[in-house]
Amino acid sequence: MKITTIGLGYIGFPTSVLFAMHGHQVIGVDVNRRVVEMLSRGTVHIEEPGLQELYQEARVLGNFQVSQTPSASDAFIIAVPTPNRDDAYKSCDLSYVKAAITSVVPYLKNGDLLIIESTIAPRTMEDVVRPMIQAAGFTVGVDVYLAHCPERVLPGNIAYELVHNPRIIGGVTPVCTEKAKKLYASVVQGALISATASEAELSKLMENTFRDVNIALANELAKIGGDLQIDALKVIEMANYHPRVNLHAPGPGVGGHCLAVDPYFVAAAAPSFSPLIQTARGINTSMPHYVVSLTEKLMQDAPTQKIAVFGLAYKGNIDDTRESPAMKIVALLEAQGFEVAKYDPHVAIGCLTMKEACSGSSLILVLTDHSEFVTISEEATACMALPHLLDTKNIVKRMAPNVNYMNLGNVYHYTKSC
Ligand code: SAJ
Repeated sequence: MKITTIGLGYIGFPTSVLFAMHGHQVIGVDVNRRVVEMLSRGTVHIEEPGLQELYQEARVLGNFQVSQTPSASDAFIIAVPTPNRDDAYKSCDLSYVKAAITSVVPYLKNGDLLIIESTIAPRTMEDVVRPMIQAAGFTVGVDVYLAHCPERVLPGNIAYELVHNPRIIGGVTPVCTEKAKKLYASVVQGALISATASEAELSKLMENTFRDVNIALANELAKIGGDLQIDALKVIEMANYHPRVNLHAPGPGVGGHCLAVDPYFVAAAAPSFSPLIQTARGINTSMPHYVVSLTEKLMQDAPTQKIAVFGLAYKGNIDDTRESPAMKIVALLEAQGFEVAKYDPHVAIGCLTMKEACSGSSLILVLTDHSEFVTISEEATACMALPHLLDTKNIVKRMAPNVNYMNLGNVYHYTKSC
């Protein structure tokens, strides 16, 4: 089959490679000239294990072309970003999706399949995409087939998960579902689950909303524990001995391009019926401020105003800082006049070594659960002005005996007298 993919980012590019590896003729399209140039030279532009090798193989097979414009195909797959809009409920910004659809419409012909993989607000396929295709003169489900097939891969494991995860295939009509299923069956080994397009949209959004709401509960518990002087981390550990309870972990906030974005799409689509989702977002976005207020108390009588921040990425063992609560905390601390020394072994830009960051500082503030932080070297803490450590991710397990270790379960011991 000839497939045009629009958007060669974290999802669109590996997806394109996968289809090319399975014998399809793929034309990968991106509006970014730098991306197109790099890929044309054979260099992959995103950091993802194994992807460069797979791309090499797809190129050897002769199945992958890169371009800045679409061309006639049998299937079109759209995987462009859908950020939040700057409105009251941070609704879903469909401008890139609409532009992508507009760019492929001139190449559509009877029998073609148009798939949206981008995460979209509920009812987008029905209320936005279908009318655009109808307006171009096609009858949906008869001339052109439309489906929403959300991706669910985890960065760092994309190549495996694209093939093995179950996929929701949401057709605008049952025939659309069947056509899309046939395409994905040629590459996916996981189950292909039929749904309506609207069900597929909302199920993808609710997966991430489920996690966001549960993290908010854990974060609220951390604050309650601080107020009542009860170790919230111990409480979570105890509660999770119950076979049907799974309290999540509190932290400095929720980052990334999914959990911190998707719940707003649901809330904006049904604002009167989503108080829980909206409150959860509010709790999670309050966490950087909470961590800063704890830090201010801990630094009140400190000998220096230097803080070593450990971890800028939004979660452990990745280099991604998008929507990272750590970046927000750094900005807030700097605005308060603290000298912030950043250390993140996965994020190269603007970071120091561990020892440089610690030197002369009065607090290590751990904001990401990188595995490098399980052990904090004695050499690093020896050069601190005051060996205090606040571990908001509960990741540090080994350190010098003189380090005063605090986490979100016990920090109240040290802040209550301030
Ligand atoms: N976090 C906590 N406490 C927890 C778990 C996570 O504070 O108990 C924080 C993390 O530190 C991070 C944020 O939440 O800042 C999000 O991390 P994550 O690993 O839960 O989510 P993402 O955004 O990296 O990936 C999610 C995944 N979705 C689900 O697990 C339901 C992934 O499978 C999806 O592919 C991805 O979103 C997506 O594309 O939507």
